[in-house]
Parts: sequence; C-alpha cells; structure tokens
Amino acid sequence: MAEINEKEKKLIIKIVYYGPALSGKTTNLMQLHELMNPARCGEFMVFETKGDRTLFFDLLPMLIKSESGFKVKIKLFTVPGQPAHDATRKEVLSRADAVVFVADSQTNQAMNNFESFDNLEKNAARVGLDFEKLPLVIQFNKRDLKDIIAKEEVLNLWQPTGLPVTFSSAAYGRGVKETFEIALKKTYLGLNDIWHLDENYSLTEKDFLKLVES
Ligand SMILES: Nc1nc2c(ncn2[C@@H]2O[C@H](COP(=O)(O)OP(=O)(O)OP(=O)(O)O)[C@@H](O)[C@H]2O)c(=O)[nH]1
Ligand SMILES: [Mg+2]
Repeated sequence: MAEINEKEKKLIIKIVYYGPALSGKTTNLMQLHELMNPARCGEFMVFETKGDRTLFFDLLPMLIKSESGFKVKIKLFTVPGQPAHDATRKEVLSRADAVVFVADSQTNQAMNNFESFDNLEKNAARVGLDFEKLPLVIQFNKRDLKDIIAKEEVLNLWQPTGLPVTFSSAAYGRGVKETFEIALKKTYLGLNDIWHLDENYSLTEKDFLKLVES
C-alpha cells in the first residue's frame, strides 16, 4: 500500500517487476533508466548480483511533481527470480501497489512462467495483497528470440483473465516503456479508487503519465 503524507504533500508508490529467473526484469529497469527523462529518474540501484542473477533486488526511483504541488515518488523494484530466493521475493512484493509480471517467451520456459505466476499469487496472499484487485500487467519478453510462443497463443491463454498483455524485447528497449505506461495507468486507477486522488489532492492520471512523456 502506498504511503501518503498530506501535510508534506507526498505520495510514495511501489511497483514490483516479478517473474521467473532470467526473464528480463532487471533489464526492464535498466532500459527504463535509459529511456526516461533524467530529470524524473533517480539512480538505478542494484543490491547484490552474481552475473546476471539478482540475489536481493534492484531499485529505480522516479519522481513527479503534480501541478497542485504534490510530490509523487514511484519506486520500481525487481524480485530475484531464482526459486531459492522466495523469502526475498515475498519481502519485496509486500505492500506493492502494482505488479508487472515479466514472462520469458521462449517455449522451453512455459513451465517456469507458470510456476512463477503461481508463486506470485501465493506470495500475494501471504503478504495480504488482494490478488483480484492488484493492478497487474503481463509482459511477454524476449520476442527477438527464435523458439518463442506465438502471440496468438499468448493472447488465447491470457485474454480470459482480462489482464493487459504486452510483448517486448527488453534487451533492445522495445516494449519496455509501453508496459510501464500501462502499469502506471493501472496504478493510478487502483489508488484513485482508494484515496480519490483527483478530488482530494488534485492528482490526475495525466500527472502520473508525465513520467513516460519523451
Ligand atoms: N534476447 C534477449 N535477451 C534478453 C531480453 N531481455 C533480457 N535478456 C537477457 O536475459 C538475461 C537475463 O536478464 P535479466 O534482466 O538479468 O533477468 P532477471 O529477470 O532480472 O533475472 P533474475 O535476476 O535472475 O531474476 C540477460 O543476459 C539479458 O541481457 C530480451 O528481450 N531478449
Ligand atoms: Mg534480476
């Protein structure tokens, strides 16, 4: 759950990139850091890695100032995807306002995607998040590779859930900003439902989307 400080006009939000090992979560954040307006983006912080593998988490903070003078800090986190790091995943997921689930499009990763999504649902329950209401975006990454699940098949599988699905090649910066934009919109809608950001604080979706303006 986001933290709001009405006196200081500050809102702190958490968006978590979740998914199986090596699906491209850290790469998404690295690319966002490159693609975003530097004035709105803080330092990209990596806490413990071994080669490509995240052992703890990564953090990319972003800042928006609304026209009404409200400061919104958005913290993007990645979880470590390797199964052994479940305790850390649970910790990072705790109090998330939205989740981007990064799936690996390679056909041999179908089971890992499935298990990781199942793990997300279980950990959401463990940390008291209502999975039905949690703003969630599904990103199928690594579209540049050869042996990948067809788009139609992904859509057939996921459309019944009603969740937005995006396709990306994060390593090449493709589909990264688009995915984040959807996550931002869903985050805003989720928080607006709870706190009526628009009425109470004159904070609009447009303020949030300033982050993805070029
Ligand atoms: N071909 C290709 N490789 C990618 C893509 N996205 C990420 N990778 C590569 O996949 C590897 C793993 O990417 P990471 O972003 O570190 O994966 P992660 O999901 O953070 O992995 P964990 O930290 O272990 O959970 C790296 O070598 C990336 O360069 C993509 O779109 N296409
Ligand atoms: Mg990582």
